[in-house]
Amino acid sequence: MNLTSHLGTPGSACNPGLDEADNANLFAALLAQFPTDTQRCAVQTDTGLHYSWQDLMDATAMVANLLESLDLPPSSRVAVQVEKSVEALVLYLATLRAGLVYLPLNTAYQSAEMAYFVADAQPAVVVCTARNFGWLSKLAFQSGTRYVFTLDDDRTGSLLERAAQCSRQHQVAVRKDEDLAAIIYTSGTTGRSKGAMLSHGNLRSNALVLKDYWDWRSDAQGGDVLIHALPIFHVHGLFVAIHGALINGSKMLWCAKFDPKSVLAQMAQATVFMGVPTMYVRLLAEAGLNRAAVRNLRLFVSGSAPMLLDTFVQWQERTGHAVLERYGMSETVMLTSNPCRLSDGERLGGTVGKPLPGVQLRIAGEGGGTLPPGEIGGIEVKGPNVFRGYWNMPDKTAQEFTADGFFKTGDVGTIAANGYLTIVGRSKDLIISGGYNVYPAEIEGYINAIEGVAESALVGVPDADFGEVGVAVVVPKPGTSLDSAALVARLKSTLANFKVPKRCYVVDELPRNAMGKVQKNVLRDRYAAR
Ligand code: MCA
Ligand code: AMP
Repeated sequence: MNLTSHLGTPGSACNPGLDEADNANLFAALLAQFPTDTQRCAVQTDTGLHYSWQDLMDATAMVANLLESLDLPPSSRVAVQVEKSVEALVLYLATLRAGLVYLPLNTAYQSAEMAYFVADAQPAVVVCTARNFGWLSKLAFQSGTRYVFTLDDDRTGSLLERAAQCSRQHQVAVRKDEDLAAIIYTSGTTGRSKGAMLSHGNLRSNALVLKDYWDWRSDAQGGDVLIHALPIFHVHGLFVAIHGALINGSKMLWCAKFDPKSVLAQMAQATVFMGVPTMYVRLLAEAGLNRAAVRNLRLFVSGSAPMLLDTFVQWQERTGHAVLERYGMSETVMLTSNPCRLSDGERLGGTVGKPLPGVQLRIAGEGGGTLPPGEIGGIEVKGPNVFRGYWNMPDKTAQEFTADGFFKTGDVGTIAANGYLTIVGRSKDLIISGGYNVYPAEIEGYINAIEGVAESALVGVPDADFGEVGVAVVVPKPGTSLDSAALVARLKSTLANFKVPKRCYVVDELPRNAMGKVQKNVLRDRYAAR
């Protein structure tokens, strides 16, 4: 079974050679690296489906033709909230191919969260699951969306039905470096999510740098095979992993969900794995994880959240591999990386390595100015990978850049004399739980809106599985009593699951400093041990 047999119409395949040499469209760069033997397997799913490179070329052409037939204004957004599938990957690639702007949305987002994204981004097209079509199409049409299609992970839905009528011949849309390719929403310290605008140039330059720095192996060198077990609505799974494989013409072993046993079973066929630290922690809990199980792997990459040194050490002991930890953001894609080749240096646990080629990185002091090695300050970055600003937020964008064009990451770190960066904290009030970002201000806003709540504070506490989890500390209004379990249940019904505090404590008052500011550090210490 393959995708094109599902999509149907026969026709001659597109020819990568037809693309204009100066087309900066990211898709053209990926396509240019597809293997010449297009019948080889490009993606193999954990349910046993095989998609060839030809299938990807044909299917992306058909979906791109469908999108172009809608006659949308330039830079129209295609907002997508669907389960992970190869067809969802095709939709992403086809959106690039048609020169439109891809807007992926976490499947955990519920109606209030989706209403915000749709109203803010004003997508011309929304693609959702059949299950969500009723409520989501209603709110999308109210916001001016012109088309709503469905796409499910069993290869059904109106998107594929319509695409099946379209030609397999398609000329990749010509785009310039600065043209938008994607918008990634990232929550903010004010509680309002911001859409980070990433251009074709941002994404392509980063993919090319990583191809070289992580030493992706062509067929002649043995050919890399990537286990893809990450979600495809954030930077790690969508850009770092997918671009990495495609821009090297490498096969992907496609896991719909992260399941440690299934990932372990795939390792015999793979050479590269990418995951968030929680995935490594869960793999370490598998008795079958040993040197024999990973004998073909050459590279384990971790990022999106700090990996505990203990996890790094345990992984090395069990598998013989030093995990390569790297650091990035939605606004910048990848910024730093531990070395891949021994000739570039050692992989040092607890650090995120050195700035990638082309990335300028400095540690800024409180009053500005660059701090010397060993001192701790705000991490600021500049490079071809740094985004073009926040969607519809010019003032916010301006605030986040320095006068000389460096982006203020909000992360706090220090560079050692050997050039390796260690992230020591964040100046932004952010909790990273299992690789997902949770902004306390957003969650506190939802808690404070619950009747009987006077005020609240969300803090992150250490967690063996997710690294860090949110716990809420809530003060009731005078004369009201609140039930912790009911509060959590209430939040579960409105918020994406990973944002729901794992525990809720009802207290008489929040600790404050002399300025009246809530002392979150006191709360963190108080609830960490519980
Ligand atoms: C699931 N839950 C979570 C999380 N995931 N709670 C907190 N944090 C989470 N990350 C909730 C579930 O809803 C459930 O709640 C309970 O926790 C247990 O879920 P479980 O079944 O164990 O979770 P899972 O479905 O197995 O997911 C765990 C996961 C997943 C596989 C680690 O969180 C994941 O895929 N994380 C990767 C995120 C990612 O790709 N981040 C990259 C962002 P209940 O029992 O109440 O229903 S891109 C980025 O950060 C940048 C740029 C970068 O550098 O990469
Ligand atoms: P996001 O905006 O969702 O892409 O999350 C980006 C944030 O994740 C960064 O600003 C960092 O705080 C954090 N992050 C990413 N990779 C790492 C890492 N390897 N170690 C520590 N924090 C990381």
